Amino acid sequence: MKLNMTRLMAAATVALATLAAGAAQAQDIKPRLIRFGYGLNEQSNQGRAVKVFADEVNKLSGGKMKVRAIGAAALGSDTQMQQALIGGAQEMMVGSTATLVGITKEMALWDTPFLFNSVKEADAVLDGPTGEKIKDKLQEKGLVGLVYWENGFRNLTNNKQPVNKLEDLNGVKLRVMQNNVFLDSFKSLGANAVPLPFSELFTALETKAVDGQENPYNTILSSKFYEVQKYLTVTNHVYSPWIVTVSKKWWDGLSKDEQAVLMKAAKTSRDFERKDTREEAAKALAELKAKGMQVNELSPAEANRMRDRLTRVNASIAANVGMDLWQDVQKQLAQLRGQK
Ligand code: TK8
Repeated sequence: MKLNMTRLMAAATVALATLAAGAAQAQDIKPRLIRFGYGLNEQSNQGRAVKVFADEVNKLSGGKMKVRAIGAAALGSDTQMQQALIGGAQEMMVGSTATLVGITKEMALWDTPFLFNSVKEADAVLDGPTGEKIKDKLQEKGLVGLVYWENGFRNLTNNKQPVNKLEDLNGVKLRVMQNNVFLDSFKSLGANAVPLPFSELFTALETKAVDGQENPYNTILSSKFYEVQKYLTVTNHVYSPWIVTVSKKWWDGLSKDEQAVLMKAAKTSRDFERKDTREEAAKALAELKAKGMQVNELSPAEANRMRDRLTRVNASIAANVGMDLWQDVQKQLAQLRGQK
């Protein structure tokens, strides 16, 4: 009996030790969880690309890093998520560079109206030395920028009247991103510009708190703005990028290998996202028309008047971001245009 008892206890000790070891092992292989927030819905170009990123991280890390994608601003608006990243309460997000201007003023460069004539120019500048320089500025503010994604050329929608000339914008209550360049730009066009987070935009349009907004075709489609907006004016007034960012607090605790996984996956997601966005944009206008939106293009004379008014903000952008950055971009664009 005594012998059996001892045996039993020994067996139990072994069993316990095995359990403990198992638990420790489970601890080791418990994947690193990455909460990745974004503002648009799952069925948008943004949602699709976040999924590609998540799959890629899973694959490259052999399941040791797991991305939990949380869309539709469920973790907050762009600016709220940025603060969560800075504080370390959230690991990653993708959002508009325009909403980062309050944190890193150099980001305002990307808000310059009519800066890029094509997506090719945008890719070259964003992925080139100027894009890198501006991205790096985020670090001193507690963020790590990985890659730029395409949001796209922005166009105007409203519910009041077709905008055929500049004066048609007079008094139109227009939602703009939370950023002084956009505010000044649209005020100078005569609109009553109201800054609002994107997450509040659909409701604001639906309840007629605002009359209009501006976003790329893709977003007008994926956010169903066609349900609450009648008129679309093709303006292409600015190319606006998204940027994938990481909490620096969290990033600094990762191994070099883990950082490399995120960077590699980010690049893959970027290449996918740009292609996907461009394919969708090419079809989106026809779809928006089919959904009942009334679309007009500005006459060249009116487009020039608008351009002239909008580019009046250029001097203040240049002063804000610094002349060096401003001239770097102008130089690169001149080179790109000369190469044609
Ligand atoms: C999504 C926003 C959106 C932007 C806007 O969170 O606010 O209008 O175009 O894409 O970043």
